Amino acid sequence: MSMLYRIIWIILFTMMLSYNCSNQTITAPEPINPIPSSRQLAWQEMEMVAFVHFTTNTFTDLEWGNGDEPESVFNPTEPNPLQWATELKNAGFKELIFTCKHHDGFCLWPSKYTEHSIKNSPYKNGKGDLVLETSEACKKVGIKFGIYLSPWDRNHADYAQPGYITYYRNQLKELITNYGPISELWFDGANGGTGYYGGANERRTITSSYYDWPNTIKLARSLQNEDFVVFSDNGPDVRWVGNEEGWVGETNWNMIDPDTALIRRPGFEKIIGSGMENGSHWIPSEVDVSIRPGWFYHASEDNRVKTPEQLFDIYLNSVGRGAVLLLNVPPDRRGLFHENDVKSLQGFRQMLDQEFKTNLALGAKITVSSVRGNSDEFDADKLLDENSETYWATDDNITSGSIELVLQKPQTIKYVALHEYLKLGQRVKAFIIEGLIDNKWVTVAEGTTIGYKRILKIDPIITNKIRVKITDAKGCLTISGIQIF
Ligand code: FUL
Repeated sequence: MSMLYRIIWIILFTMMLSYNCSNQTITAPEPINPIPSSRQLAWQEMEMVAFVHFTTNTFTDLEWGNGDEPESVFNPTEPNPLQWATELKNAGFKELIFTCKHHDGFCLWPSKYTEHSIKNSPYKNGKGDLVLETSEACKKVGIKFGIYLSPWDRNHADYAQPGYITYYRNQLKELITNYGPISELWFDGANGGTGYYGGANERRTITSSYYDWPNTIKLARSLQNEDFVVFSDNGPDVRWVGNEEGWVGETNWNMIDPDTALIRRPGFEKIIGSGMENGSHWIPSEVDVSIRPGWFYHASEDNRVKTPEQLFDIYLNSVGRGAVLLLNVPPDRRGLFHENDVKSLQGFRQMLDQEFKTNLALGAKITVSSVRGNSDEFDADKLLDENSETYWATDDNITSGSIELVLQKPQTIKYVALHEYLKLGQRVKAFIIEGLIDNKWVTVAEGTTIGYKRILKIDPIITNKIRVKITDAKGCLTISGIQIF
């Protein structure tokens, strides 16, 4: 072999070797269990869902009907589920959960298992079916439909006895079979004790096993595919957040030991409001709150509708902390969302659009402290590709790291949003955000968990450099996105 030939051969061989090295398959990190199911992820991606509370209470001015309200009180003059669904959709809500039956036991569909329903009301001379009208309105405007069926029933004579469980399951069957597909089943934990109960007018208590939830849920799933999530205090798919004020803990783990959520010990709300770093099950929190002080419409609260600014704060304290927001908007006695509520919803949407109008991170130069196996598949670009299926990752033993963004020019910055790749489990435990101000890195925000989405509101700064330092995590880092507004 001539010398020249040998040199060419060595160069080619070295090139081939280095090509192979940089392209060898670097495996993805192992998941840190528990991880979300596909239906939990689909629910999470909705970000904002809505409640519509409507029943006899709307006409009797109560929050919890006793169960003895005559059916004749339910008499909306111009109910318009299409207006509800349209306003909710326009404001950004992806699902409407309807109170098909609240604690008073009055059914908004003509259930064949009770006389205490819309069929004995003046509405459409007893021919109306608001569950049907609402589910159809949701289909028409393109949002999902969920069912709230109160387990506690202050009207039913058999409540607290075994017969009521059969009744409850029959109603669930009617709802899922005739009005589906549904996307969420909402089992309220409220059980207040006293009620009409078929005329007994007494206090009735139940034990924690009374409803036999595992079998009720099994039945529900057997009636439809398994796509819908089930909410209750402790899941199995979605958990209560421990308050009805519109916030989840700043630290918000999607995991919890389900039994913890059932034990009403002091501090219980705080535990379910923050989740558990090493909880055994993936049961994320849904933040339920009403646009008004009450869950049902009361004319006396017309001037106490939450403002767009209040709703925006609720958004930051729920969606912005990795939870899903469940906002209630109750129709009035006409059966319409009141003008004040509509105005607030519209103002809220405008604020969201305005505050998160331009993602300044797009077009920025991005660098990270290290990349898993130096592989293109897990590099910094994955933070800006607006694809939730790709992510920046570090090597297995690297549980901290930084992301630095250099914007094209100095900009006023008010929010930084981070997203974790949840299919591999929730990991980040602590991070700080810094801005380069007068040539010095200044900490502008600190946080603990990230989860699906974490929005940090910062006192506005003007800079062209932002740095996120993740200081602690349960395993190597898997971050799918960063946004700057
Ligand atoms: C509570 C109920 O008692 C309220 O009336 C409302 O339905 C709220 C969503 O859940 O537990």
